[in-house]
Amino acid sequence: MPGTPWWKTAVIYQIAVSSFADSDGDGRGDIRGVIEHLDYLRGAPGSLGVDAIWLTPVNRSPLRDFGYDVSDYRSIEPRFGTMNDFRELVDACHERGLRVITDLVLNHTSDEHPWFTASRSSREDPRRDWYVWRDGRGPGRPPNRWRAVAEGSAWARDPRTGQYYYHAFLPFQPDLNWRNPAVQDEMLDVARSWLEFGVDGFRLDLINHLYEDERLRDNPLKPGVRPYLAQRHLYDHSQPESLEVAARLRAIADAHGERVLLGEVFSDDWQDCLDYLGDGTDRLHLSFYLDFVRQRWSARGFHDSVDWLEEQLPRAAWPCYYLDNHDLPRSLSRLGGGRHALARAKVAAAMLLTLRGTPILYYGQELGMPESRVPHAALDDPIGRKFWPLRVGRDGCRTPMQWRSGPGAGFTTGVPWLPVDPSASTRNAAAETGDPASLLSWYRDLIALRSATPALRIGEYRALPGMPRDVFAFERTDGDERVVVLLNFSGSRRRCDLRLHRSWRTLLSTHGCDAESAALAPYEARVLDARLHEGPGTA
Ligand code: ISL
Repeated sequence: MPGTPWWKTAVIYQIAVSSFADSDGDGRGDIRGVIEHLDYLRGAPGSLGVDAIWLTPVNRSPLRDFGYDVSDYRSIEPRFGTMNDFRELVDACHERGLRVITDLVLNHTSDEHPWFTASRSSREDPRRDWYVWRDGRGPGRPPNRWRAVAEGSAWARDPRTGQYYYHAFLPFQPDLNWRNPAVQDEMLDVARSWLEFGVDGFRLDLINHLYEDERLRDNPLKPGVRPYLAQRHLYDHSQPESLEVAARLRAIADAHGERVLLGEVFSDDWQDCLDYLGDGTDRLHLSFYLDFVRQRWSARGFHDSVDWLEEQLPRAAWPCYYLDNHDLPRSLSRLGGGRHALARAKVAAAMLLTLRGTPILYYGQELGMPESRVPHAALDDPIGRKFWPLRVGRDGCRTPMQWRSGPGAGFTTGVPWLPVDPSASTRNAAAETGDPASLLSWYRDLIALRSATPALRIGEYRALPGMPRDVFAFERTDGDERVVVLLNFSGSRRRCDLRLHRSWRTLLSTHGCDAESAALAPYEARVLDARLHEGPGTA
C-alpha cells in the first residue's frame, strides 16, 4: 500500500522460539525449526499469510526466564542455533516477504552476564555503576519499599559488598543503570548493530522500566490484591527519562529505513501506553494495549476498550491489538464458553483481524490451543514455580506447537521441554489445514480478506450504534469502500437493524457467505461489504 509503512498493515505472528519447532531433537525449539516451518506462515499455497514474525529473545541466555535473561546481547543462544542460522532465517524470511522482529531486553540482564559478574565483584569495579546499587536503610532493610513486578522486594542484597541491587523483575535479572551514559551507549549500539544485521524491528521488553526515581522515593500505597498492586507506581517506572530513550531509539530505527519499535509498556495506567507513542512520529511506532487483553468475554467491554483507545490516540499514532502472548493464559481458555470456546475464538479472531490497528497473533492461537495444565514437576517458568499452587504461571501458554497428532506433536522427535497438550491429538495444524470449518481456516480466510481489503487495512474505524447488547458492530471506511463488521458475542440469535440503506453483501461469515439475513446466528461473526457508492439497497 503506497505511502503506508509496512508495520501498519502487517499481521504480526509471535513465535516463542523454545516452543515452535525443534530441528535437532533436543526437545527445545530452535531457529532452524522456524526456518523449516516458514511455508506455514507465508509464501506457499495454504500459508497463514502473516507479514511479520516476532521472535522471543534468541540472544545468549541461561534461559531461566524464557530468554528474558540475556547474558550476551551480541550472540545467539547455542540451544537456539548459531549466528549463521539466524542469518539464514532473516534472509529466508525476507525472500518471502516476511519481516523479522526480535525481542530486545534493555531493562535488565541475566545475573550471569559478565557485566554483572564484574559489577558485583567489588564496589570499585569499573562495571559497578552499570547496575543500580544502593545501601540498605539498616540491617535487613532494603533501600526502599519498591516491589518487584514478580513480587518480593525489588532489591536483593549481595553479601560480597553488602549493598543491594535493584531488579524490577526477578532477582536473577538485575536492572541496568540507564543513568550511566556508558550503559546507554552500549545498549543503543546493540540496537543499532541488530538493525544493521537486518532485523526489521524490536519488541522492547519493559520499555517503561528503564529508569527509576533518582531519589528512590517510596510509592504511595493503595488498596490492591497483592503487594505490587497495592502501590501507586509513581517512582519505580514510567519516568520521563525512559521516554527520552524511546525517542532516541526512534531516531536510530528511522535512520535505518522502515523499521518498527513495538513497546511493552507495562503499567496499569493506559495513559503510559499512549505516552510512549508520543505524537505518533517521535517515539515508538506501536505499543501494547493492556486494557484490551484484560477484557472478559463481553461485547460492551471490548467495544469500550477500543473506543477509548480510538479517542485518545494522537492522529498520527496507530493502534495495536493482541489477545495472546507468552505471559498470558491462552485466550481460548481465558475467554471461556465451555463447549462454545471455539465459536468464541472465531468471533475473537474476527475482531482482532478487522479492527483498525496492527494485530499480533501468538503461535497456536490460530489452532485453538488451550491453556495447558502443566504438572508441577514439569513447570519451567520461575513465576509458576514461585507461586505454585496459588497463582497460575506462564507454562500453560508455552507448550509445544501442535503440528500434528502423535508423540511430540511434530514439534520434536525427542522429549519436549514442556509436555505437549493432550488436545494435540485432534487440534493440530495438519488436521486443521484441510478442514474448511477449522479455526485455522478461519484465521487464514480473515487474513486473506484483510490483505485484499484496503478499508480493513488502513480504513477509519467507527462503532455502529443502536446494536443489541452482546453485538459489537463497527465499520471501516476507506474512500468509497465501506466494510461493516458484526460480532455476536452471545450464544443466541441477535437481530441487527443495520440501517445501511445501501446494498451489502457478506464477504465472510462464520456461518457461510449465504448468510444474508439481518439476524446473526449465535456466535456469528460477519464481515459485510457495504460500499458507499452503490444505490439504495437490499438490507
Ligand atoms: O508475566 C507477567 C506476570 O506473571 C507479566 O506481568 C510480565 O511480568 C510483564 O508483562 C513483563 O513481561 C516481560 O518481562 C519479563 C518477562 O518475564 C516476560 O516474559 C516479558 O514479557 C521480564 O523480562
